[in-house]
Amino acid sequence: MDCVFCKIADGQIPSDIIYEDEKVIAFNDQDPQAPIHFLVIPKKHIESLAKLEDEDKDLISYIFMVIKKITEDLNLAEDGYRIVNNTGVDGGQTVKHMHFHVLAQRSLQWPPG
Ligand code: D5M
Repeated sequence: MDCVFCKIADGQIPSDIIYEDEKVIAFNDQDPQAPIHFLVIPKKHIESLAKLEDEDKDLISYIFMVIKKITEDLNLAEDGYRIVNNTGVDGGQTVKHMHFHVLAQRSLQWPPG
């Protein structure tokens, strides 16, 4: 499968990995939109949130616990951070492997563009 994030997950493409375990990998975004901007992805290929199956519900909660752990390790909890998931064309998704952006260390505005 020609998926850039699958290739990062299996080590075919180098990335700036900040966390990895058997189910999840997190790496810095190549086009950061904040001083801290990393992506958290499941190693399993899931095209988008819209393609989640019932069997993935434990994986989704696990991803959020990993985000909590990484943000605690980086001392981001006090000032806060934003988790973004872009789904589909109108959501602005460009890489078709579900991922969660985590952005921090600047005051983020609302609404997004
Ligand atoms: O966001 C996809 C994000 O993925 C975008 O912020 C760039 C990032 N990206 C794409 N390829 C790479 C590699 N190889 N390393 C690190 N970051 C990458 P989306 O929500 O789909 O618009």
